[in-house]
Amino acid sequence: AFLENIITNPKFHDNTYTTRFIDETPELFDQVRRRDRATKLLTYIADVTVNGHPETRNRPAPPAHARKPQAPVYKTEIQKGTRDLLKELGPKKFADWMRAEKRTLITDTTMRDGHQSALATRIRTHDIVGIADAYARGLPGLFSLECWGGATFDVSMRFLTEDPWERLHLVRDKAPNILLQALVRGANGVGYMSYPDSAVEFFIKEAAANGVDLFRVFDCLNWVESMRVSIDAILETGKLCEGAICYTGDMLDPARSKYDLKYYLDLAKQLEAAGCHILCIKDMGGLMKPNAAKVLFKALREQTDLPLHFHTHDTSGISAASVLAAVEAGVDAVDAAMDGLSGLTSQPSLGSLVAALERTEYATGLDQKVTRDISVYWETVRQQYAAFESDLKGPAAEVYLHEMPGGQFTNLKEQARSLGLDGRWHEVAETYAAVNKMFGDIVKVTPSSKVVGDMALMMVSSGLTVADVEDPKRDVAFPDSVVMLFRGELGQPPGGWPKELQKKILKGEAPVTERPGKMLPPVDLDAIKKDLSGKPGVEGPTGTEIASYLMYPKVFTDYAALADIYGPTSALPTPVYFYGLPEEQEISVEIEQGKSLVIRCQAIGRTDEDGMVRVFFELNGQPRMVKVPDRA
Ligand code: BTN
Ligand code: 3PY
Ligand code: ZN
Repeated sequence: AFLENIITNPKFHDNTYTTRFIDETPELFDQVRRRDRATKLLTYIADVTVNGHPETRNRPAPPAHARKPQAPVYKTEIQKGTRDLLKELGPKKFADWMRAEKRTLITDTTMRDGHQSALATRIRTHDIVGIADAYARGLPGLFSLECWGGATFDVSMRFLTEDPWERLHLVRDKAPNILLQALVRGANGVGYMSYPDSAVEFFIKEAAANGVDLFRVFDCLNWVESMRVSIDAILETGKLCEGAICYTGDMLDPARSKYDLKYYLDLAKQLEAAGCHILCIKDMGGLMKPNAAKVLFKALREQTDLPLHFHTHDTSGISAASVLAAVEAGVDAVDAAMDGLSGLTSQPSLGSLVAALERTEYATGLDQKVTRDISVYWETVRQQYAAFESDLKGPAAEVYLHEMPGGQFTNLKEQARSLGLDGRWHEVAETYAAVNKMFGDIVKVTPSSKVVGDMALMMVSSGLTVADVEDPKRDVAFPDSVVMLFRGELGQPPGGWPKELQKKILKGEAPVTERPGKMLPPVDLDAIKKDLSGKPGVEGPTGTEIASYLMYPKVFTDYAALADIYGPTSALPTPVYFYGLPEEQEISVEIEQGKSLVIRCQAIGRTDEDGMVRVFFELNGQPRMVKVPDRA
């Protein structure tokens, strides 16, 4: 009863009670806190049940026959895998092991690039963590699980009210034997701009300490100068550093000599000299044709002893042929996504590649019953994300024209639609290609791809042609991101920026040619700590909170404030998170290992004169009521 009084004390709910009571009776506080998390979650469930979720509102709903995803349960002990091997051998010897390994090593990208490219990065921690144990037990021979970095960091906080670090911790716990892989955009961290060197260093250190084993690092203009800070930081952590070269254009087209074989071989030399353990060819647009793969990987195989890793997208429909060509040319590892989230703008199908390589000298050794089981899980998960499906129905050779990265394609299409350009997609695609040419033919990958996209959308929506934009007498309102790019704030492309256009965009302002990170003032950690401490939802600030803040100051503080109100929403099943809890339905929510809440929605009241709605629950058998605003 005493505890009950504390909980119902209005001061408690106000957060105006002092910490003295907590200090004096820590065991009571623990219980109160536990109750408090439950109250927060009930608040969230009530809010989403009454108001829906901004991300799914007015979007297609899951099909009525959608079922609860059931992860396959494997009782086998967790066998040693690549992560154990890395611990045992260290990164250099691990790379030697990769070279000596006969099997084609497979990276499963489903938890990162797969859903980033197929579902706008919206798959939630709950669904990702739900299958991690099956991977650990069923596929101990997997090379790595790409599960972190890229757009997942931003999207999880901005759109899913969840903490990317929590996701990393939970996958780490469930899959202790497989390398966890993250994508880092070099000097752009997991963001869209250049950060000070010390911010990138801080971020990488935290990521390594919190579970990332293999960092794939790239630069959006293939400027190795911009990658060194992250490469050095990764090398210092003792984890694996995979230097990625972004593939663009058409290597075998003599008319596009800027990105020819020599260009890639030269970059490979630079990355090897920088100390990378693994070399990756990152074909973010899915532009690598089988013939080019054969030539490029053969040449790389002759030039270097580093293990080679191939990443591609299936937008054209032909990527599996390129992967098989790469395998025959001596590549050591390849990326694929589980069938249910593969194909089109995502990676080629993992199950199909495993099957295609069966009974060859390159066989992967992965259990096809398991890959099928796991794929069925993802397929079922995917149904809950109907709101984020794109309308791309089949392979598109148009990708060879626009060269958009898989992760951007569906996003840009959505952006075009929101600007009222529905039905004008092919015009946008053509303009995107024209902008690329006008910009001097650059590598297009986050964040440079976003700049090309911004410019293309601006031109189509305001009816401007390349000739209009280039006309010195015509005033053009360039998007901010374009000005930033031509100022040199994302680095330097091979051969520099087109001079005349640069002059026009910068209006006489001098561009920079120095590495942007070098010119930015170092982060002032003390000031950040002071700034963050006491902010709603900020616990420390801890290292991971600071790292989030360094990448996304506003997205992080907004997220933390929401998490403070709504509690551990990442634990909710996806239908409840996006659509609420129907009356009389009961769910069990594991808010931490071994601690579950049983929640049932009893009734939803009418909106009162203050615009509030009472929602009646049963929490672990006890009646509870919360009031939420009717946001309609
Ligand atoms: C977002 O803006 O995408 C995340 C914010 C979360 C707002 C919550 S989601 C449930 C409820 N419905 C709303 O419209 N707002 C809150
Ligand atoms: C990212 O930067 O998020 C990418 O996936 C680039 O391909
Ligand atoms: Zn990719």
